[in-house]
Amino acid sequence: LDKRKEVELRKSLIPTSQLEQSVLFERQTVSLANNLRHSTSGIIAEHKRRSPSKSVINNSLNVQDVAKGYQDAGVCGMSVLTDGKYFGGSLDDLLTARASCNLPLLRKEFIIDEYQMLEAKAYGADVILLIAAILSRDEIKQFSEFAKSLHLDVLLEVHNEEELHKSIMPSLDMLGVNNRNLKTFDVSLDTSKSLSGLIPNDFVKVSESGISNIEAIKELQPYGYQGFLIGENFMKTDNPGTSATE
Ligand code: IGP
Repeated sequence: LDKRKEVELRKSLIPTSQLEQSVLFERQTVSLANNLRHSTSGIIAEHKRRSPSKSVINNSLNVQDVAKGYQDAGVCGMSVLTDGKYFGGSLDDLLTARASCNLPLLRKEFIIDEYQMLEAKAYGADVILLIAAILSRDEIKQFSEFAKSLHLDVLLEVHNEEELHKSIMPSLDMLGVNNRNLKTFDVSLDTSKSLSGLIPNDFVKVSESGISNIEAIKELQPYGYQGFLIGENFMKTDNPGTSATE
């Protein structure tokens, strides 16, 4: 409900037509799904200042340095939290990341309205996240088809079998399994392992959250995962780019 109010407020300040006229709206997007298909590491590195589960992760870094560091490390893509209330992010962070690197950028946000995808595009994103836990099948269909019409890749996030079954449709590019239970904040890689077999092979499989070392990646690769979304493990260090290289 908070998110609804927030979106309505921004809509009233910046009309759709203005977003569509922005320079970045014309930019040719880069496909994260394609990058992941052809990568050996598959790392999607996240910019995340704080989170509801860990409170402050890192408040002293600037987005520009983080984006450059991730690019130099050779990651496949970057995720930028734009939610302010829970994660301390903003659309400005996305814009700064866009100006600082050429990586495909994921707008990490609770998307509940088509307007947020126009924003994603206008602020330089290449990919949007849709979270099955907060959307109906009809919304997932409507939003993912709209994203595709804007040439944005779609990463659909699930946490259990029910969410997965509800969500499978051709307008998705990547299926992300969140290892973190958003209600209890418990993290277990077993979530990715047990759901992997239920994800059709035409989708790029991404494992999200709680990945803290290379062993975890090696453990998940045999289950067909090609993408690994990592936030805290990089962001808690003084130099996230260097951490991503190691
Ligand atoms: C990153 P971690 O444990 O490496 O910091 O997790 C990412 O998966 C996590 O930030 C995330 C998230 C989300 C945040 C996954 N799904 C949905 C906000 C909303």
